[in-house]
Amino acid sequence: MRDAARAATAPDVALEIAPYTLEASPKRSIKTVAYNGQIPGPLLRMREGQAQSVEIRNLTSDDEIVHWHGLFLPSEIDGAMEEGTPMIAAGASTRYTMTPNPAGFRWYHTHTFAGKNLTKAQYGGLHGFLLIEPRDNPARYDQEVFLGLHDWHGQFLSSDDGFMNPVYDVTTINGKMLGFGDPIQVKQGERVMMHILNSSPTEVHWISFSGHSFRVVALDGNPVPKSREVEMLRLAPAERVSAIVEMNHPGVWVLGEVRKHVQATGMGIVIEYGNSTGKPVWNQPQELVWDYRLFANPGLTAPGGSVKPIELAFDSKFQGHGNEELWRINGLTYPQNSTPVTSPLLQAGQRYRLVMKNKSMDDHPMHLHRHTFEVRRLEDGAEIAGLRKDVILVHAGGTVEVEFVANNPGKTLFHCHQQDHMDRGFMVLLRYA
Ligand SMILES: [Cu+2]
Repeated sequence: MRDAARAATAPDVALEIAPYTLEASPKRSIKTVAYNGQIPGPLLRMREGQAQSVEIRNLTSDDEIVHWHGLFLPSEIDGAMEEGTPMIAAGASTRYTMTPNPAGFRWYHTHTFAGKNLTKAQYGGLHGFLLIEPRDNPARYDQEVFLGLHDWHGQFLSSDDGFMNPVYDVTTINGKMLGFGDPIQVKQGERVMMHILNSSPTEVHWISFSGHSFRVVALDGNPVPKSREVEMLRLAPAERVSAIVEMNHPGVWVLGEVRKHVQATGMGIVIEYGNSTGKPVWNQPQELVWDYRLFANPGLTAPGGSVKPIELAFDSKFQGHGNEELWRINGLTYPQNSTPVTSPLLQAGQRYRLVMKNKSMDDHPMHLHRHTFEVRRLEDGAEIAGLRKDVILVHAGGTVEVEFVANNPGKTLFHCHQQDHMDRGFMVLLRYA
């Protein structure tokens, strides 16, 4: 095909970034920005390994960028300016071809700076689902449902320790507060595949579905070694859970945030069996339960020498009461920790173990771009294996060890997915030698 003819061809994927007013309920309208006039953005389905042409038009007055979260893309299109992906200027557009890998539940979102403006970057509506279908699809379910959790209308409040933390008074599933979206219709006996994404800028969420349990089959889109049935899910910012739910308890039910004060701000959705009527039922769980280790295999200690450790200690530097803290990795904040001299250097083909020590009083959802890691140890527990993710929550005062193979040369961002933390320097750029 000649270039002119190619340019005239419609892209496989077209995203338009434009101002949008979200009606979370008739009483709560939120002025924000969206992809293609909807929140979440359009559900994109791609076939593993099949090249897609993508066109992104930025109709806002700010520079934008689209990050493809969980994919193995070149740095030039991965969607982080720190890696060298160009920003899409206000009013401009871009077009490129990408080859989607690996198969699984991925997502796409903005990767910009918000600072003190709690309507920008991930605080807004720029997020959407992406499902990369495996080459041969072993689907064994009757219906597929995508659920996106989000927090809105944040305000910085000073907490007891003097840090400024965002708090929210509107929370939604698929852009609607509980009672204001369309109920999900199901039939008795159906197996429903639920793909749940936490796109919150900063908040961890706990989800249960009254009358039902979740059989977790994948975390961050990657099949788990041990599929287990659980009563509730915990999702840190940017995490995904894929779970099969057996519809074996007819009625009208609520799927929602377990913590009452959060569900009260809207985070819930009604699930309705055919021919069932009545007020949606919510059964309040008594405690919060989640353990990544349930889904992993026991692990063997890696043979010495074959895996190189990279130690990463997280802490913050207090800037004075009422100010935002600066976040540091090994004592340095971004970009001081990411110069050609200070960046951790990777050798292609080498397996690395990131040993993360969280010396702060907050939990941090840590995300590695362009690679999948294997979770190998939580706190001082036994080694585990087979759990492949791209985000992991590192508890306050805790330790997490993950391994990955440096198999995708190019600049690679590793950062806390909490927007206010990444804005305050909680990032580091890994470079290949
Ligand atoms: Cu953080």
